[in-house]
Amino acid sequence: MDIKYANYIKSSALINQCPEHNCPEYAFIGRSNVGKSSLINMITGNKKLAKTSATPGKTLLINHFSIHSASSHNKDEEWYLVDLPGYGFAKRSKTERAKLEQMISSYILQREGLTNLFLLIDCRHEPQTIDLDFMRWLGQSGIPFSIVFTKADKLSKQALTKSVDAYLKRLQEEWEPIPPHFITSSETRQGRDELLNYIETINQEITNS
Ligand SMILES: Nc1nc2c(ncn2[C@@H]2O[C@H](COP(=O)(O)OP(=O)(O)OP(=O)(O)O)[C@@H](O)[C@H]2O)c(=O)[nH]1
Ligand SMILES: [Mg+2]
Repeated sequence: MDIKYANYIKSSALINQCPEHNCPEYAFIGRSNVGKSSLINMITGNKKLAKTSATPGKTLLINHFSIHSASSHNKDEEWYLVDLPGYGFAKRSKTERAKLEQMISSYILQREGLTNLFLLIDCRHEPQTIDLDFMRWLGQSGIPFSIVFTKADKLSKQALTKSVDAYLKRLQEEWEPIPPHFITSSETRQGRDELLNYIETINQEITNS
């Protein structure tokens, strides 16, 4: 699949402010600073599309980007990429955190077009309670999701395999089957083709259904 162009549409604080136009929607979620906005820029090939920052807590709204692509069958398609605020940023006030959590959960539970959620995990980290709890909540809520390990360029090949394998092993303790997973780097563009193929397959399933 080739991306023809990607446009910023809007930023919303509430679900009822999200774009009315419905097309398959793929959203990125995960802890603050895990690399959600960078991954959207990597996928679209536009470093300035989503705002990124070395300091956690950059993205504070629901950001919609419209993607126009040509599938391998040469069919034009439109879908959304959605950049969400991160969760679990300790330096935020309790009230602010609650507000963001409410924004994220109402988007995930109520947004009709939401087709798949990509849950991002820093490949260097051991499984953390906050992410495992979040996955459990997604499962209980019936939200389709996949796991994206980020920042693969930060580890040697060997260390990366070891870390990802350990993570998947932990997931096997409670998931059968475990969700699909991808290994990515926004620096080297690792995982881009795999993610785009996956999105294309889902888009086709929707078109054919
Ligand atoms: N080396 C490396 N750095 C990355 C990668 N992805 C993101 N970063 C860096 O990680 C930091 C956070 O990236 P963002 O994309 O802003 O993270 P985010 O998840 O959108 O963060 P919030 O919006 O604050 O929740 C930035 O300094 C990025 O340059 C990656 O694949 N490799
Ligand atoms: Mg962000």
